[in-house]
Amino acid sequence: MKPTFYITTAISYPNGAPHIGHAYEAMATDVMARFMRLDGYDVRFLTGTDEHGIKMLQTARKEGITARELADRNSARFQEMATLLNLSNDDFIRTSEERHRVACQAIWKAMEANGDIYLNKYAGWYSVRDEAYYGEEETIVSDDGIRFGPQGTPVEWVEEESYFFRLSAYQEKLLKLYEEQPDFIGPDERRNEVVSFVKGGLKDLSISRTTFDWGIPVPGNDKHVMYVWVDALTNYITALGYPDTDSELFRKFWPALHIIGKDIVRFHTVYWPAFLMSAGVPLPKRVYAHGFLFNRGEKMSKSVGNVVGPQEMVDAYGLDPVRYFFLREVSFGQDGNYSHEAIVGRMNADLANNLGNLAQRSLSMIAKNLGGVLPTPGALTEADRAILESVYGLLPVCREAIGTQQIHQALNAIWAVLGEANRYFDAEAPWTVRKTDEARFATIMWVTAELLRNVAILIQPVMPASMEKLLDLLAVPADRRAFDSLGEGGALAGGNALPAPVGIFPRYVEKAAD
Ligand code: ME8
Repeated sequence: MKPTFYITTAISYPNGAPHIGHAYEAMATDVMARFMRLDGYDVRFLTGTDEHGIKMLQTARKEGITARELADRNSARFQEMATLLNLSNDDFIRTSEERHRVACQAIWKAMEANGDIYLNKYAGWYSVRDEAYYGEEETIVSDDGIRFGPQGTPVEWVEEESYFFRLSAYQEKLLKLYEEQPDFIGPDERRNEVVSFVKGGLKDLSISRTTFDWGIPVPGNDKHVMYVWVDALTNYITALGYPDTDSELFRKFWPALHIIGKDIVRFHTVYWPAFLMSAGVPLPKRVYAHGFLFNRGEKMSKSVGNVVGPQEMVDAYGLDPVRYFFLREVSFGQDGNYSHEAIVGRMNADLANNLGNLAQRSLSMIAKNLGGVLPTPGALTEADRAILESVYGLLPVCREAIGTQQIHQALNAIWAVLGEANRYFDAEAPWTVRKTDEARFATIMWVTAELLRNVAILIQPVMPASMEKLLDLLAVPADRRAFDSLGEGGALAGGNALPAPVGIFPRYVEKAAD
């Protein structure tokens, strides 16, 4: 029996086309899912779209179509993005699906049966954009008289009959959770923010709406639809078959690691565990929030005109370089910047030079000087052993990094070893040795191929297609590409014929300006 691992992204609002922030979260989550699969876990990776709520309805009205039409059209774009980005998701959930209505109504009934839901009147400052109510003290009024919420979005006064969730009853239980399970929220900055927010006191939460009907009906009262966040958060268990908690998927995979952006931490670490406690469902393992991406330091927005879509980026640079760039450049958990120059810099320095050249130089020497046959090594020197030890030592470092969602640290460690490997190759000067000592030349070629095999296996989660090519060039069989083939036990045997080498990472050359 393999150990299991369940990982999710936030489900995106399909009220527009996917942007690079969505792509970033999806790629990062995919890297962790792929890493765990290669490391021997039975993995389930979920992503999807969050289709209900007033924001969807308003966008649809503006475009003169129904909310369902808008959801259908744009959810398809998110599914196309999953293909574009080579995501390995096992399921794609849409909250407009029947299975999700069933799950939401079931969790509602469970919370109600626990005495946590009551009917009352709601009046407060509501942000349509955030789909959230704010206390008066959280809002500010601008010079021209417009009131804004804490996320900088306009709020309006709303009064309606509403069901409430007794969130106030969960303050102590939540604080106990953060205390007893200190890694429930990461990174630490986010955890500290949540702890002090909850310590400040929790008000009961309005969890239904009567002013529109694009949502999941409240069981027993069709005048109300569920607040979109009750609906949205439940997706994570819908996809495992909730309310059937005896289903194979649920028993196997719950609880989850949730990967989300830093703007929705409160929903995932305060509301969600409270709902689950109330409904008697075990809590997620961990919620990890990544930062926001900025285009040259500016927030992405249509009005600034700096929204670059995932498709345009992949067209310009290729998928694997884009995946590599974002995961290496941005410390996962912090905000980050991207720009054309930064992407090209990484492509040329890290991919074309550091990794690509080492592969290209060594493989073409094997092709040219050894008839394309991988040699058998002779006695290893101190230098050979040192570089092999460095590369064989990477797995525990990467495991530790991925286990704490520090994807960039795994990549830093691998590229540090690649730097050493290049220095090794230059110092050994195989192009000279070849003329005087064939046996030594063969050993240097084998060591280099062996270290390329190991780094290629480890880099697969980030650049799956390119590393598949490199492992093909090294004639590594398909069933020897998981992490249990890393290290000496899986070392390359001499005598294999290698295919003719081809470049994997071409240099990015600027197109001449017209
Ligand atoms: O929040 N950089 O949907 P969403 C990085 N439906 N990440 C970004 C980003 C940026 N510039 N902009 C957005 C929602 N994100 C809800 C989630 S989950 C039960 C419901 C991230 O489409 C954002 O932080 O606004 C979130 O994790 C995800 O993209 C979807 O955002």
